[in-house]
Amino acid sequence: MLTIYGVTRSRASRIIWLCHEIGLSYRQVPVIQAYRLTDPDAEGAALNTRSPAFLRISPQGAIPVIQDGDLTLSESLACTLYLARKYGQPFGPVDATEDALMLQWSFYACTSIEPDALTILFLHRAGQTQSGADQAAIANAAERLVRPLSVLEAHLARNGHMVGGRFTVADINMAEVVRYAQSHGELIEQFPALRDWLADCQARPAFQKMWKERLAEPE
Ligand SMILES: N[C@@H](CCC(=O)N[C@@H](CS)C(=O)NCC(=O)O)C(=O)O
Repeated sequence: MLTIYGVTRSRASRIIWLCHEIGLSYRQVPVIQAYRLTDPDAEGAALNTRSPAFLRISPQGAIPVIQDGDLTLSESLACTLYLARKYGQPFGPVDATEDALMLQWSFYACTSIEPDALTILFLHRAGQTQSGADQAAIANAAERLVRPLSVLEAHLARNGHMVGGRFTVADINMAEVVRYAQSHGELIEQFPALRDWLADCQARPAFQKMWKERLAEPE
């Protein structure tokens, strides 16, 4: 059986969402981010990204990691793409062209969008006052995101989905990255096709199931 290492409040959410779409069963080992623990090295600390037992599985010391048979795989987007290809029709690529486009959009998500979207996730709290430095960092991140989000807006307005005119793993990979910037309503509202596509993705029962599980975990 597939094993997923990582709490759902992490990039493991992408993999779990996909598993729910496919109906693929898995065992989840809730490895938590070390930075979320007061003393991750303490005896009896929860299994975390710095625990020697986890580092033996994944020397990168980051979640998520999956194990499927003899394969141990890190990098969340590599994990979703692998699972979609192996188990996930119609969510995976049907041919080399779709495969290439799914890779292209997944790389675009993690290189051109994720870093600035994460800045917004960590610093932007709707309705709360931020320090001047945080406000500047949020504004800079939002400004840098305008270009890649404009690219997505044009693509989604034309095609409806990331690849193949249907919901696929490429939508999951992109939607989970764009979600990090979602609290910045003013930014997202500039892109109506992107906003509506994200709402449709998040209305899917598989996303809702993952989200409920995520919210059930301690913050
Ligand atoms: N590019 C990696 C990033 C993995 C990553 O940074 N994971 C975070 C949690 S979402 C983590 O494990 N951080 C470990 C820590 O800070 O202790 C991926 O997509 O899987």
